[in-house]
Amino acid sequence: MPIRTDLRAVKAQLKAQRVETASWAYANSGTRFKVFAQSGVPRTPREKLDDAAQVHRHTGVAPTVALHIPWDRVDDYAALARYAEEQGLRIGAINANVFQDDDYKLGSVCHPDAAVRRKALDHLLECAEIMEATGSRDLKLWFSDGTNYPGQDDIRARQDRLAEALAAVYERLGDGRRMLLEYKLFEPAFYTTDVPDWGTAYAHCLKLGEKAQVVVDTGHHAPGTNIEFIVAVLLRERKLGGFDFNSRFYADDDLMVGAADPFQLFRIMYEVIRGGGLTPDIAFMLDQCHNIEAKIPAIIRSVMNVQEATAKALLVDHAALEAAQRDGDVLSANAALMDAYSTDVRPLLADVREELGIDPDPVGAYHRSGWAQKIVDERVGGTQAGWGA
Ligand code: PSV
Ligand code: MN
Repeated sequence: MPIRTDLRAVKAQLKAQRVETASWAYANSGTRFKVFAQSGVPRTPREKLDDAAQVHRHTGVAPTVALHIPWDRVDDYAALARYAEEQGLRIGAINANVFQDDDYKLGSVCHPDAAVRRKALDHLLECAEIMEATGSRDLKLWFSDGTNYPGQDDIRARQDRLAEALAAVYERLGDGRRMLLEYKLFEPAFYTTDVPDWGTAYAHCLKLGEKAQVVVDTGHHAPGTNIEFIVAVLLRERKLGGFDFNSRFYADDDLMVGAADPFQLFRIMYEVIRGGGLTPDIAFMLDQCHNIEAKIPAIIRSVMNVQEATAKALLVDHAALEAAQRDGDVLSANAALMDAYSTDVRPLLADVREELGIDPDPVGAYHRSGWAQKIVDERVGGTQAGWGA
């Protein structure tokens, strides 16, 4: 089967694609067993932005950085946004954190106690204000809420509490702002989770209105779940707001996207393109933890993995694929996808980078830049950033 040959158009789309990096991915992280500190890790939100600027410098496509509050709490958010701008960056999604206070043991916005629900809602509203101060478009909401034991709380009442909180936040969203609701099958709750799947997220977003969109974290599904099908359906319903990209072998492993299953990432990107989703309306964010590998080159690698999957998906010859599908020619249809997937797109992406005026080898360029040594030498003392607030 042929692949697309109008490479100029393919390259234009690759140059226009943007990938958002996450502030917390530059910080120390680990598992519940151990956080391994790395030397040179940022100590402040500004230092996280400095590192993100290196990723953007070497990839040319990562100009926004997601914040997590309170991990990135500062006194003056407008000043932080100005600092980002000085580094050639913008503030991306504001991620709310209502999962790390002792008060949230039984939940946040779904907690049985109204006082805890109020506290959680106040945090979400504070995040909506931070969006205004930083110019961020997206408020990303993930709730660790759920229960561990049958009978622990009323499943239906918790949905009512969730709906009430979401509506209150939705009302506060400024013009051009959006609310992205993230689902996750389980963890930390092990019996019920209040937003466990895309159907629940979709139902809430549908009721709320256009500004509420579902975000698909690729690590948040049961093994074997067909994520590209979810992507196709949400795009068709105009309810896909973005991705938290990462990869997994077992559960929410938060490994580099495209590391565990590059074919799945290709299939997802194919459905994104098929559904008209390769636009700024869909946020392509990374939500990963680099527990054992050097963080900045791992994030560069992740951006490149997204680009490679996108390039392969763009190379699918739609006309040939549609013809094969119409004819019921199963093997040719499958070959149309597989031939694109099997194409080595690295030379194409090297061309794209040269046309963008950057080094065709982003990881090599980063290593040659001396940044890794510079941050080890300069970031001495202070407290390294991590998951703690
Ligand atoms: C939850 O597992 C999650 O995917 C959410 O996006 C959180 O905000 C993030 O991870 C924290 O790392
Ligand atoms: Mn996530």
